Amino acid sequence: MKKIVLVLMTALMLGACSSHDVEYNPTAQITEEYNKAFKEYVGGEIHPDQAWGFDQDFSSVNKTRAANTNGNIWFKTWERPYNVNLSAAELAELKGLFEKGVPTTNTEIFPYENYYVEQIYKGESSDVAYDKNGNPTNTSVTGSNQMDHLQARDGNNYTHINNFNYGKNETQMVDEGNGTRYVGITLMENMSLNGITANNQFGYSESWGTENGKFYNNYIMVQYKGEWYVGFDFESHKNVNNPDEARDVNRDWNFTDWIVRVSPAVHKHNWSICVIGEDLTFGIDKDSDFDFNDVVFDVAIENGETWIRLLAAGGTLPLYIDGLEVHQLFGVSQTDMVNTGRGPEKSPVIVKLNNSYSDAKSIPVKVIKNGGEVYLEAKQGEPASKVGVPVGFTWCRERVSIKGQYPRFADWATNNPNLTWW
Ligand SMILES: [Ca+2]
Ligand SMILES: [Ca+2]
Ligand SMILES: [Ca+2]
Repeated sequence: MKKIVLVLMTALMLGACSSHDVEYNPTAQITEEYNKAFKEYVGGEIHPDQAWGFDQDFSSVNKTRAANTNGNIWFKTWERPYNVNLSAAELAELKGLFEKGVPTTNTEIFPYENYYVEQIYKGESSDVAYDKNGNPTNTSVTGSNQMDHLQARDGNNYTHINNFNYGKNETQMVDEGNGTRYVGITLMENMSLNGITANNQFGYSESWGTENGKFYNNYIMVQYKGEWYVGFDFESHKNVNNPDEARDVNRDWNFTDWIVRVSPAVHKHNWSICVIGEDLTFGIDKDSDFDFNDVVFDVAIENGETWIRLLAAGGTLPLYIDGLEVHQLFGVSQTDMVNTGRGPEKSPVIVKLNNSYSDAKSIPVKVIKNGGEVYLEAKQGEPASKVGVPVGFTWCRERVSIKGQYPRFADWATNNPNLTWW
């Protein structure tokens, strides 16, 4: 009799518990299913001492990612710049954003004291010059040929953005550390933001006219695929009295006479660990679902600040690192998998997190799945959905099983937590 009661009570408790899970906690369900699949994947229970790399000091094995020795002094202080290399179609799309055709006021300030400026496009169109009476003359002016100095405001002064002259910057620099060639990039350092407004941060001097100090702001900023661009509209005036002489090249409000990209220059960070994560999706082919590339980022914790360098986003679920959605950081749509071979290739994105963390494992990585929020975990002795690896780790391409690419992974997980598996 006693036994029956006990059995009944146990059944009731179990029933209550599981119905609670199903009804109120889809997150727990997802985690439970993931953990089961993970254990099957690695072939057994997780070793109780397994801490998933987050207890390791990788400083002796970390490889410098695209940053080793530098011939140019920039790269000793700053994260490397990169050229965006727009396709012809992308450039056409970008130009379209600058072709306003009607009076337009810039609304953006580029809020950085240190930034790179990259040559994108030298305008090709010409504008007719008008005489004193406002009649068109036979003279037409290709604005970009006359925009001889690009300038950026530094507090109360303007500074020439070196090498940007006559609508272009054709300088090339080769990074002696990794051989990367930088085309048309200049670093603006320690630019004071005091007194900067949305209409005075950038400008150009021109060489055709004589009026207005030959200096015009005439720019707008637009964002395109996660990058900021500045486009300039040519304008020039001469002080002449002959009524038939060419005098005024007026604005057409198309800001395509010169287009540059501006991007923040970020102080070099001491990346200490790389985090690779699984977004808890597994289906028909369980092995290849464990590619651990759904999010890949380096971490630097310095002076009470937490910085990440986002390297890959090989999933299509919304995935947040400390509240920042990874596809948005890359400037792509959520359905794009980035830098894993099945979608766009993008440059790494370096950002400071809004919150500070004492270690990489504490940085919350959250995925939205089946309407629930699930955090990636690396609890000791339990299945992990995020793992710490050395900086420079080669993450898996899309749907490449991590234990296929790294055959010691499963042994490390289940038997030998001290194994160097990567
Ligand atoms: Ca124009
Ligand atoms: Ca995956
Ligand atoms: Ca993936």
